[in-house]
Amino acid sequence: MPTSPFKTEAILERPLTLAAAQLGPIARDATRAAVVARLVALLEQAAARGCRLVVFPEMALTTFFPRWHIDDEDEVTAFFETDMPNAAVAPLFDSAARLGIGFYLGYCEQVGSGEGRRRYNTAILVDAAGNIAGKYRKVHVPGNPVYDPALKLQHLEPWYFADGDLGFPVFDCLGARIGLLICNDRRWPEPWRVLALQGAELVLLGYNSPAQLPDNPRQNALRTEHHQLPMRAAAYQNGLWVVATAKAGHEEGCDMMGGSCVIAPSGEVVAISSTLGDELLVYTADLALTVEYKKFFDFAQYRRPVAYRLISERQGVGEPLDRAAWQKSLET
Ligand code: CDT
Repeated sequence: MPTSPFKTEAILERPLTLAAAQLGPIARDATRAAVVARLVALLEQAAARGCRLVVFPEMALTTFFPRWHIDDEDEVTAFFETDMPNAAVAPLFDSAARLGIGFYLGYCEQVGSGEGRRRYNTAILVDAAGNIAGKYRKVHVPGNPVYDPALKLQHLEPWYFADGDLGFPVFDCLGARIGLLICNDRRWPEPWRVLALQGAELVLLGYNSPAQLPDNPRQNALRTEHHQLPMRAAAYQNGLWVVATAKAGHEEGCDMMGGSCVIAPSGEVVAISSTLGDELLVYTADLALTVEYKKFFDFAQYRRPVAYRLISERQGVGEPLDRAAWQKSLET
């Protein structure tokens, strides 16, 4: 049986036609109605091209406001959704249900108000009937918790968002077992493994990544490499498909990376966007291709969780374990 991801659609065993719906810049003062109209236009294109699943970016309804320390609480509040769905996104949900397309949507979520208020960087998975099938709140919230005048690039996500509190769940939807991640999560190996240990076949991820890191300029030439490298490794090591979707282009003075892509369980990038604007990247993935790689890395047979115990017990780097400590850790 041929196993290349480049098999023709006619002989795919479990085909799922999907799309990364990349967005170009969103202005600070863009209305929800204007943004949602762009999402609906991409959804219409996706329907015309036979897609059953569309992946929008992280924070797809607003500009990436954590690049600023905003004092005006009303302006900050306006970036958040207190209900999902709500009147502003109803055209998106209605269109998707009418077209029979599921979608991933990143947005800023506010739960409660006053003292008990919590704010999360959130993504939802919506099924082909327009029902929310799953929700994920970003766990790896990068950047600084407070404004630091010494930095050339402010990235204040921890100032605005709490750590996600839903773990890394998977959802059976559209005939696939799907995990959701958000942006910075892609750079860490642990979430991928936790999703794969629950049988994830497809991981959807939206991102807003600056094209340059003025505080780490030696990494600038490697930005695309550092975007793809962890996702390609994760796809291969966990035997799953990845769809990663950018908010790209020159947004409010900041260059944001494009490079939305589809990655096969072989670790190959099989589709990649070619612009920094609104762009639909369509690919038909064969979910059956996961089987060969999941079998190759047969977790049940070959993983040794006892030997990895330090990963869940220790957060930062500590002293080397001595022989006695290793022995003890392996025994209990
Ligand atoms: N949105 C997001 O998570 N962006 C981070 C930027 C970190 S660099 C300040 C990323 O990993 O791309």
